Amino acid sequence: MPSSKILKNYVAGRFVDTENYFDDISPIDGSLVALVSEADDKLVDEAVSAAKEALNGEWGLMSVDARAAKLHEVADEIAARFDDFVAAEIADTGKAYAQVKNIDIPRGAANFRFFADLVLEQSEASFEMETLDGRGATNKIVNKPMGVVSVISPWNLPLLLMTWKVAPALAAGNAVIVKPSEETPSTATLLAEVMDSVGMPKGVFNLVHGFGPGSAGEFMVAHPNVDAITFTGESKTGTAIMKNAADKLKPVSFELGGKNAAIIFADADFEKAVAGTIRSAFSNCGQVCLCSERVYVERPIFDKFVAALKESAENIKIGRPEEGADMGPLISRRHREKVLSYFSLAIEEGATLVTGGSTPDFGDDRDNGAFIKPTIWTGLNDDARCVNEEIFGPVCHVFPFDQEDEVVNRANESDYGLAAAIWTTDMEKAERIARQMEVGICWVNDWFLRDLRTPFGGVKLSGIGREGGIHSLEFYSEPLTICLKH
Ligand code: NAD
Ligand code: 6OD
Repeated sequence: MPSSKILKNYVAGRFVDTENYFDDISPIDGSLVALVSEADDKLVDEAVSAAKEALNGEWGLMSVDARAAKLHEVADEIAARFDDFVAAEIADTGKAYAQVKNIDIPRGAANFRFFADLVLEQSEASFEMETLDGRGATNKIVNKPMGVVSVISPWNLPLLLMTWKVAPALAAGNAVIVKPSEETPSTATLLAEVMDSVGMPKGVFNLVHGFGPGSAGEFMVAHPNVDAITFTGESKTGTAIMKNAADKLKPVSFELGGKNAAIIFADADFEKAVAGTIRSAFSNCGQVCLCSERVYVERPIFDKFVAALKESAENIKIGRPEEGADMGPLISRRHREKVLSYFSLAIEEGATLVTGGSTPDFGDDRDNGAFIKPTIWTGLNDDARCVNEEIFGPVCHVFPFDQEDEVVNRANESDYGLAAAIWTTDMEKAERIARQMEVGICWVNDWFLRDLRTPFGGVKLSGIGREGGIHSLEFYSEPLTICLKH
């Protein structure tokens, strides 16, 4: 038995250890955060059986009010353990304090409150119809849970994106098997502790740790008794999951990658557009699926905009969260290798490096971490790989443009279609362009502003379906029509 901190699986209301462990490594300095117990296929199978039993037992019989009350207890307990969650998220990701305290953890709790309240507002529709015998019939539409839902989440906003799925799935009455990213297992383990302490019936929330192919991720997709799969991550992982789910035609909800455009018109509020673009390119070290990696600037302000972006990017303080840094590291050394390979490729493809393009040199143990400099390029052609492939780091390429139609076409010329940001003071133009964007969400004069009731998701390689508000509840529910003949 190893002596380090161990993160266990949580199955059928028990914390379970296995024989295999993998390392949870801090991207700040390469130190060991914890050893993580990897679930094997037997444990995933136990989790699925426990979930089925929960659906056939206390959880399946619980009233919507009682279910919603339980989810509020979960939110309250996350709030009560706020500092533990903050510390755990920071240990795994190294992200800035402000991001974790203001977004990741509060949104994790808010997701439970929001979907608990929303499910209480759901009503069952009923239609009266005429029949030949004149006595009529009543058609009732009843929302049933899907059943056992596999929840597979990524490392960039670990608690937020996991609870964005777990909360509506539970609100709709399902039982879940959750697998956080192997890079960020800590807050999911804390959430299991929360579920345990609020007395969530056993088997409703099951947590398994592990990887994708040949590990827990694949097992929980392929398991014949899993009824639906909800996944956030890379587009190519979505393809693998879809193939694996195809034999049983399991419903999938996919939030996938992006190569998002920001469009800045000469009439934009210059300072706000610069600050907004810095945020949309470099937040969370560029590791938000919504980040702008392609920035299009109207030619009259192009040089001034690039110069201002460079100055602001160079003022971003990189370092440890406890030092008040604005930007932490990438998630891992492995991911940094990938991002750095794009830095080299951009130069090969003919980019002009405006700033960044390398790793910082701290002269202390942070050099064992995964830090990288915010990077800006200009000068690439529209067909360069660096402006078509998702990099998922603190990097953007800035293009000049001349015409409205031209920029709309170029922004839409992408295999991805997740998000866009438009900066202009002409609101008519903004709406005209926004309506043409081939994306799931388009911001005007802002970025990453979210009302949880609105649909969220992408088109093309960026996803299948929508999450958010009623759209989430629809995915996690199976409508049943009951026709009652009078
Ligand atoms: P990833 O696809 O590598 O991994 C995501 C999860 O899938 C992890 O838990 C991983 O273990 C699991 N997984 C990997 N292969 C699997 C398989 N074959 N079967 C089952 N599970 C498998 O993604 P990541 O690197 O963790 O996250 C970054 C990516 O996520 C980026 O592409 C980003 O754009 C995307 N993302 C999208 C959104 C969105 O809402 N559209 C949000 C966040 C992140
Ligand atoms: O705001 C959200 O609910 C959401 N799903 C954000 C996704 C961010 C991607 O990295």
